[in-house]
Amino acid sequence: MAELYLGLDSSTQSLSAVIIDLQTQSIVVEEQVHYSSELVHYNVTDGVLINEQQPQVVHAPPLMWVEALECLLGKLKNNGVALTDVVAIAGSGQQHGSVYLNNSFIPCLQQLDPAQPLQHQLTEIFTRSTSPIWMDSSTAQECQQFAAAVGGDEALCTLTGSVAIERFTGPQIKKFADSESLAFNSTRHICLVSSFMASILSGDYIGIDHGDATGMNLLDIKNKKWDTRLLACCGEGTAEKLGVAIDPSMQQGKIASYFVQRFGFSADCKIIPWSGDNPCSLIGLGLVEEGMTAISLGTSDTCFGYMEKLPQQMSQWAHTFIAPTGAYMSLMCFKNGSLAREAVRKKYAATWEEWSAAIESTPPGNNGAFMLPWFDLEIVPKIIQAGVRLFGCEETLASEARAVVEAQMMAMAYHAAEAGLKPNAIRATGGASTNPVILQIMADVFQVPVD
Ligand code: ADP
Ligand code: XUL
Repeated sequence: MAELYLGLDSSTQSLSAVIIDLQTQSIVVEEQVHYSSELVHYNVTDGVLINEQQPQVVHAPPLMWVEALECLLGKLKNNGVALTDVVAIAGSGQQHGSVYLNNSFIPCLQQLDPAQPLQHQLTEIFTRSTSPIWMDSSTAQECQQFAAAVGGDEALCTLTGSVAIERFTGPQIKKFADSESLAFNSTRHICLVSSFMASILSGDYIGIDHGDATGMNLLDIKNKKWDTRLLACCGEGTAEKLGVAIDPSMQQGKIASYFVQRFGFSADCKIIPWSGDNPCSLIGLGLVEEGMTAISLGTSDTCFGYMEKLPQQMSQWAHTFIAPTGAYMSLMCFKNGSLAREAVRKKYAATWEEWSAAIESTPPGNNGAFMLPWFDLEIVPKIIQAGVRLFGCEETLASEARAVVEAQMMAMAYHAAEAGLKPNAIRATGGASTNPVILQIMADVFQVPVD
């Protein structure tokens, strides 16, 4: 009998599945449900609901994630995948999104009728029909109150691994408690996307794992417990609603009988706690030793890496999360990524090939020319007014194209060091990682091998 493992990813725009066979080291099947195009009745755009009056409020309907699970497992079953051979299921969720559930949540999970679809049976479990997600930036006031509760942003960063961030869940919980106290008071469980999906699969409550919990501005990162001052800041009863944060490496039980009967899983299939997508990416890229770092060159660039120990001083530019191994990871997000590189390419109406050849015609260091590449506002370092500054740069494609990439890599190297990362090898991912010229500059600046 094959030994199959199912991994799920509940992300902003889709729910996807990959099944691997450990014995043959191969991917058996990949499948996806895309919310906007396949679950159109939720009226989401790119997976989210944007509030037209308040564009900083970004939510998603949690019932849509439930229906996506039903559809995805249906697709796998209809494809003839032997779900009975799946020995364990784990998953990753978009970080920070929160789901608010009443006291019928667990009884409903335990009485599911395998003849009926999941989404029809879980309509009454929510105290809030939409969930704030990571794209929401409506909690500036709550963030200030969070920082004040523990003595300022530096103290909050040392305590939880991050300064107060609008998309983080703690300030979102506070906003809900303060603005909708009746619904908050009738909430029995507050889950993250990750713990919500894992709980459904197991038919019982699964706690928030340490990794995703560090994306909430609530967990004391050193002792892995919720901080009582920050809990008090959220609203009465928050501790009970959150439950105890759990070790992600612990198996949490077996799959619920609903999934055994409806989709043909084995009753022995184990349910492993889910974590946030970024902690899961760390493992997915095999970054499990000190010094192993990844740089993702997508719309924005991110740099993240594994750390055996917490840094002496937590960088306010980075998020320090607990890794699925129980060690730590640091993550930084740079908004001026591919779009900045593209802006230079477009200015000179060049193709990527011409852009790359122009860079290769200039030496590393760019003859001393330099750029501050804030084509857009920047997160790291915080730039509140966009603007590109050139120092000694000629107005040529070659000079500007090298300048933008060298500046980006130097900013990453500087901030990565400040966050406690000491890269000894870099794994590059994302759309622009197909470009060897960019990877060469990365290797030149960081002085480590890049693959
Ligand atoms: P996201 O996941 O954020 O949507 P991707 O990881 O798919 O982004 O990366 C898309 C970006 O990759 C594009 O914005 C584009 O600028 C960049 N890209 C694609 N091909 C190249 C190339 N040959 N050289 C440099 N950048 C590239
Ligand atoms: C990380 C973050 C995003 C989401 C996207 O802090 O907000 O990367 O996890 O899914």
